[in-house]
Amino acid sequence: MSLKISKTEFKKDVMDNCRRLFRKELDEATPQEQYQSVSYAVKDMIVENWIATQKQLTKDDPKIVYYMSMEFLMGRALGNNLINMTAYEDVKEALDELGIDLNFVEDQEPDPALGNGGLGRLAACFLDSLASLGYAAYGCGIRYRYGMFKQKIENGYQVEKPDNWLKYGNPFELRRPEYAKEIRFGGNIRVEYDDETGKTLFKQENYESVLAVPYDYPIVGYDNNQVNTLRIWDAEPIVDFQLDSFDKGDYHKAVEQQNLAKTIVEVLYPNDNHYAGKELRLKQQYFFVSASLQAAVDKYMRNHDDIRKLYEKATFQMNDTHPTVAVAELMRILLDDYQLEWQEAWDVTTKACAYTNHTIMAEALEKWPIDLFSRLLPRVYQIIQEIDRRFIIQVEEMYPGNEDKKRTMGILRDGQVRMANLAIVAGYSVNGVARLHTEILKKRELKDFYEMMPEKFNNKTNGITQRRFLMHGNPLLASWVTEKIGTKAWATDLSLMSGLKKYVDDPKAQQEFMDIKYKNKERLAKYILEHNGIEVDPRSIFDVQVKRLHEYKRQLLNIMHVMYLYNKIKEHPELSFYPRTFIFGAKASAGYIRAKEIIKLINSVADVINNDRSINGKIKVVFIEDYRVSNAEWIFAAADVSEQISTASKEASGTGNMKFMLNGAPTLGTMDGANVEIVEEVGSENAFIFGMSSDEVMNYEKNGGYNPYEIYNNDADIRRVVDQLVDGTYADGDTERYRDLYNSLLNTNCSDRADMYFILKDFRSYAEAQERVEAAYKDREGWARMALLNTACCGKFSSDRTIEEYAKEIWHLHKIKVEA
Ligand code: 26W
Repeated sequence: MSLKISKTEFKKDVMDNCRRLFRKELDEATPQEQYQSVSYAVKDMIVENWIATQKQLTKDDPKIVYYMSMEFLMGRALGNNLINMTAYEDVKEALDELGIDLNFVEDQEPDPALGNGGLGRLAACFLDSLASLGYAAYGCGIRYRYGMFKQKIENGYQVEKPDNWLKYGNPFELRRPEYAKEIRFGGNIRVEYDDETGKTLFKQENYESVLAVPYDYPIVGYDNNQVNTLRIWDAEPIVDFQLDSFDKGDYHKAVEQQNLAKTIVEVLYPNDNHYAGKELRLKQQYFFVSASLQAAVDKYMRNHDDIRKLYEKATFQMNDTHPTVAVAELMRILLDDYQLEWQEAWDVTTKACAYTNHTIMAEALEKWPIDLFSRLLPRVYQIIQEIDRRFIIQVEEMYPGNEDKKRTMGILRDGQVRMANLAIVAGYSVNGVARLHTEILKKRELKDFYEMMPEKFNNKTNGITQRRFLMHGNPLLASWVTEKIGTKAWATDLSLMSGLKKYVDDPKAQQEFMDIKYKNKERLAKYILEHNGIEVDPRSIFDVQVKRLHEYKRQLLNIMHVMYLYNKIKEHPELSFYPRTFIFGAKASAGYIRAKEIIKLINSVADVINNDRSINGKIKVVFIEDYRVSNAEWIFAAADVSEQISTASKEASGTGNMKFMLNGAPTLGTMDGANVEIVEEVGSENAFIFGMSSDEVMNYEKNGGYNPYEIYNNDADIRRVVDQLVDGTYADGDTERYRDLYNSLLNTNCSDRADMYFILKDFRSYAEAQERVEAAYKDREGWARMALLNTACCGKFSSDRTIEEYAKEIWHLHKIKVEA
């Protein structure tokens, strides 16, 4: 749409906003006030298309997908909205004329971090693709007061600070009190018989309730006039905390509701891949699911009369098990509010709900204690009992007398409600997020379900949006690509990147490509100097691992390899060694002690190595504080090597791997998750693959693990590194600081299996792969070719491709066309 109004009008809007909002001229305004003034002007432009999209939806009445997710890791909106409006350059110029730098303005926006990592960022990429491809979609989630914590590194340790992202208000959001919904918790169910209709009624009594109030955020499609909506719910008390509550004797209730409303949306749980079983989390889940479903059903009933056909116009995609209570809540609405018979309601529900699995980590599985669940959601619980009862009869019919099947597939078992089982039984589709992951689900994790209902299972390999991660994050490479392939159409068709293949052997193109990489490395080096006070050399290899901190992702393997290299350089200073900068970025869950020890270790190793003048800066180690979407964009653009080194079978897909590939960084990784498909696209000669296969890992696991002493005793280099964890080298002489990490590898006084994630087992193979990286990097042309090929072969990994597959194979959506 580019800039819909003239530059002059836009500038006037910005200045007017500044006067109106802050009673200031633009040049007197603070940076934050400037950001707000610009953003409100941009929002005004978006609103036109937002309204046009709503009109088109009313006219076409297409089927809508509701993407239900506890997390949306959106990242900053201003720059992205401008990119998708194709107005970035125009606005940049207009602001230049006002003496304002757009990049500086963008930097004032707090990073909306309503998600932990992969799953939340995937949801954000999906919304971008849905709008850009012309599909009708709503994101449904929670408006947390505090998103993902801000990470400070103090004395090498992670310290969590609250993320008050709404402190200055959010220019892009729209409060919609007219769509507020009541959400009820607890109490008891009274069964009534209605003489008139002959129906049994279920009445919830003595409950607590809150009001769910939606806030809408525009999701701007790329250059197509479409603006979809992310609807996130805030909680407010229903009974106002007013004086007259005293008079009515309702004081206590008013306080209670006030508290419930405040706590429910207070904070995002910062756990990634770890289920903690907190009551408040279940409240959050039911809160946003119930509100979203009520809104969807209301919307449908405004222009349809038969609720039995809801599934023709609405489909609910459950992002992992977190929103799975949706299937029972939809049943409740259909049974209790619309008086459908069980079979009718079940028919609608099982045609409208679909489930995506994002992890096979056992500790991530959500299983709620029945007493907690039934106390909080008494009616929903009754419905789950009935779903389970009927399902068990089905299992018995198919596998007479087979108690094992009932034990593995039952929904209510051992005093728990098993959410994954509920999602699979009630959903019409179950998908994994990369080919290998889906195969593991079918062959192992969900084998019994797959055998019983194979038609539900399918794969949808993840993807990422090139609009944010190339166009916005790496503008130099973006323009270069456009020039080389002669079209900007890669913005919505990433397969066109293959047009770069003809340049991979062209020395001029190689040079240009590497020059751009170098500029991006300078940009990151500057960021690192400003934020970490560490000087890094953009000529060194930027070797990057950025992702959540988790043992299975094996940041420990990476840093122990750095320790190993350092030993080698110290011992043999004469050996040639290509300078490397090892860059880490990762948040650890606040309660995940071992993960926090690994962060401390990385920072300690950095301290020792970065300050050792004797190695001539051959190695630098940088831990980037507060890794988040906004700095990620710069980090991917600057990376030479993409570290994707999870224990094979553990990383469901990974999506960072795709962002690195897009930006021309070859993968150094295991055959895990989507790495497998990345290697398939780019060729194994253009990646550095090492380590055990997922089958090998799973075989060891079946047989109780392996003996790390086999390696510790036989490999002196590895033994030395392991011992350095407890000889004080990296702990100012303290032999105990990393004792737990040491124990986790060798299992002395450790409850888990020894070296559960096969760090020592894969160490040699990793070190060899790293040697291949160095050799390859020394060959300048060879490296340029390989890096360029990675960019050229990344077409498959656009979230546009992923969303087309979901739309065709799961959701059955049709596109709309919004006229300007
Ligand atoms: C209940 C606690 C909890 C919290 C978050 C359990 C599980 C999660 C997520 C499923 C963790 C997650 O983000 N998984 C990641 O999803 C990405 C998108 O599909 C994948 O690319 C990653 O491999 C997977 O780890």
